[in-house]
Amino acid sequence: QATYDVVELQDKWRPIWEKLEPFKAGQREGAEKRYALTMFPYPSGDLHMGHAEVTALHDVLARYWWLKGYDVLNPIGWDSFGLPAENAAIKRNENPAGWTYANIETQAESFKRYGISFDWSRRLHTSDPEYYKWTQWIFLKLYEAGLAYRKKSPVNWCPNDQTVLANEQVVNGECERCGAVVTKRDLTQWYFKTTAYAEELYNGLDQLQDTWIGKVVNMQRNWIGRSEGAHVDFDITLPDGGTKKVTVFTTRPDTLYGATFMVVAADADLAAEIVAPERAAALESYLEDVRKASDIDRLATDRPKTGVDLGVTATNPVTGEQIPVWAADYVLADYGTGAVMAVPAHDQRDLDFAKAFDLPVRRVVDVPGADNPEETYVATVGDGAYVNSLELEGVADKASGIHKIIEKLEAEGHGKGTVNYRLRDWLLSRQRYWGAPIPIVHCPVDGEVPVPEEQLPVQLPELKGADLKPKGVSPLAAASEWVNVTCPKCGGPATRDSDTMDTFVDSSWYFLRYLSPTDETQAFSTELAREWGPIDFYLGGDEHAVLHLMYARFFTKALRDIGLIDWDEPFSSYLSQGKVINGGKKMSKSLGNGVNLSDVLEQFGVDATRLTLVFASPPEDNIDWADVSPAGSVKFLQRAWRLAGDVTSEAGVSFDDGDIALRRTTHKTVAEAEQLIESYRFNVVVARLMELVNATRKAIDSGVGPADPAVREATETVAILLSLVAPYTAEEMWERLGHEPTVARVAWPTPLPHLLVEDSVTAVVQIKGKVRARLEVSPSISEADLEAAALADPTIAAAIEGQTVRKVIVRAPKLVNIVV
Ligand code: ANZ
Repeated sequence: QATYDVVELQDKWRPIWEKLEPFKAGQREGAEKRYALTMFPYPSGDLHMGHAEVTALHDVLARYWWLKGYDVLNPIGWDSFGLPAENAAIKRNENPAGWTYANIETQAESFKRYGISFDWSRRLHTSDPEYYKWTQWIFLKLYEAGLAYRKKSPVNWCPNDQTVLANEQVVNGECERCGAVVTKRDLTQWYFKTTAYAEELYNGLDQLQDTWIGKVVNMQRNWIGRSEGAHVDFDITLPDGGTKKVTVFTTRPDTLYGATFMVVAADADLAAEIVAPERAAALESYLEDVRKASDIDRLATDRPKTGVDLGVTATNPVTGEQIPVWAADYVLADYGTGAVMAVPAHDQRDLDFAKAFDLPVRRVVDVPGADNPEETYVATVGDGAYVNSLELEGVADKASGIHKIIEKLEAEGHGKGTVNYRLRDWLLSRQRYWGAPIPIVHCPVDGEVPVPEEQLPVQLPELKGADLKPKGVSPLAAASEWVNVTCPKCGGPATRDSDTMDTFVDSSWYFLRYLSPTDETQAFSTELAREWGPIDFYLGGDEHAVLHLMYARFFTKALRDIGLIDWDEPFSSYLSQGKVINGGKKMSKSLGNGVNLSDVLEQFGVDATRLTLVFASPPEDNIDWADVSPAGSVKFLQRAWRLAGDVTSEAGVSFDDGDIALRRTTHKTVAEAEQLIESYRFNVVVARLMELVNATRKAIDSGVGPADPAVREATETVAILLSLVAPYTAEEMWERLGHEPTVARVAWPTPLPHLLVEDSVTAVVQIKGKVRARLEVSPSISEADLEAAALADPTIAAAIEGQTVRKVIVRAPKLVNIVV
């Protein structure tokens, strides 16, 4: 009697699979293609429970697609540039490359043992020159298309990592990576013009509404932040007597009659441009304070209002009044136009400001039941009757008011209706070493000069022994041999751009590189992208719901417009998995509740670990390791495995004459599993599989017997379905059942329709003893249900209409007699 030995199975099958390479994409000519993608890992250490979870979940669908006959692409690679690697390397006083590639090897080995159906021939690492050459090439394409540019601006600065952060990397005013409070700095930086696609990025979400997990669609919507409103022009009377047109963005143009002053962002160029000479010093000193505050602080409603009177006035275009112009930090330089019309009666921040500096407040909307904000200093925002607003008076609601005032502004040339997006351009340059160098040369004569294509990649110098600790300037700037070059245009002395790209640039196109990872002639093939893309299923973490997914969508649209791909969206469907937690809490060092993946694998084996993670909950929910039972999973796998040893019929036997009840269970399980997998309810698939194993065991032990073909059919089905989550056990079962490897590439069983219908019997319905109808009903129907079904039958209902039913005699499930 053989025993179920997990480790033995792992050692036995892994080399066989590695030889067979069953998961190489492109093997099935003519077959429909499916692209399954899981977010590639950062190589920081060995794999952890999170990796184990996401890949186990993802593998269910990828393997299912192989069984269903598709040609499947399920690639793996490493997002191997970036801060985590660089910081870890600094801490250990090692070279980021050595550390990174050692981790990659460890993780690759772990993935292989973990039995994920990756196509290993497509492996890539974003820190390989063969890869980042093309990242640089794409950067230059975007540059040519006017989508990459440099500008000096106040940027988010992490004083701890000593680097610039994108807005997306600032969470509640803190650095996403290290938690340090983020401050502001003026730097010349590279940007991608994501805002050029704001509208399309926003509208494209409609099309993803049903196939992306809903919360992520909403997060993207909020991030892009669409606001409908108007641009309103104000003429500013300058100190020298001239005028300057200043446009504000407002979502409430209907409150224009209540605009009693104007506020411009203190750090916008405009403030310095229009300030009266005697106020310039005050503005300058105020600016020093402003630079220290984060955007979050600046927008906070409960923050004391500060500002400087700029000593000039603007003309309210509808009232003709001269209103004072102030500079303040609660208006952001890079949102809208960087200037607002302040309507203190109906905007709390404006009202707080008015109160602080004794500026006039004028109510223009009388909100029923609300006190007058002129007296209470509580701004009202609701609908109500317009007052002090000439032509708006009598207009019924806000929507009509907005519409009407926009019409007037447009007719008089003082403004127009517009849509504003909160999305900003993507700040992509980093003053760090471990990233793709920006392929630009700065020449005193020619300015910014792109590195010619034939000189790519601009390779990272090794910088042996250099101090990589962040100092606010890239360590590359000090590598004089590397930095000093000749200008590709004029041949004169020039310098390389010493910044490197945000790693999110690397990951914005990796799914395209997987299509031909060793192609030395191009970044990716347009033709292959057409064949394989867009990605049919993408699984990853919530933490990338805004950043990575937005950037990849932006790249896709930009590359489409450059003519390199023809899809609009990269990911047709997207799901984010829950987290593996422990004891109700996030795993953390400080809580000491971490679960070590390699220990779990050691103790329970790969299959039971994978099964536990898939079975624990719906993919999008968290898994609490304290609530699961990997030991139970081992027991279940053992039960399944034992079935294969008990089957006594020959492989290839016809299942036609098998026990009908067991056959029904088997076919029903397959049909249900199919639907469940396609709707990502992988945990329920495991539950059904457990039921099938139990039913098969019962059949063997209770008279049907191990020789019945239905037992073989059921056990083979168990092996095939089990291969989605527990590949080693499934493969072993398949062999014990007399088949060749690999079960991962057999055909998904076809459920037979006649085995899917429920048993039914014919019930006869009589009226006063005469047969008037026949009903197909379940053999176990209750008397009450049968009576109701009989009375609801149209023929019967018509026959007894207008008569009084005196008595109904029911003999379930066969007979109903109605006496009228
Ligand atoms: C006048 C007004 C009256 C406003 C009113 C609101 C209520 P969202 O919805 O977030 O787009 N605003 C415009 N640009 C700004 C900037 N750069 N910094 C800070 N605030 C700015 O908000 C748009 C509203 O925020 C605009 O509408 C403007 O105030 C303010 F009863 O204009 B409103």
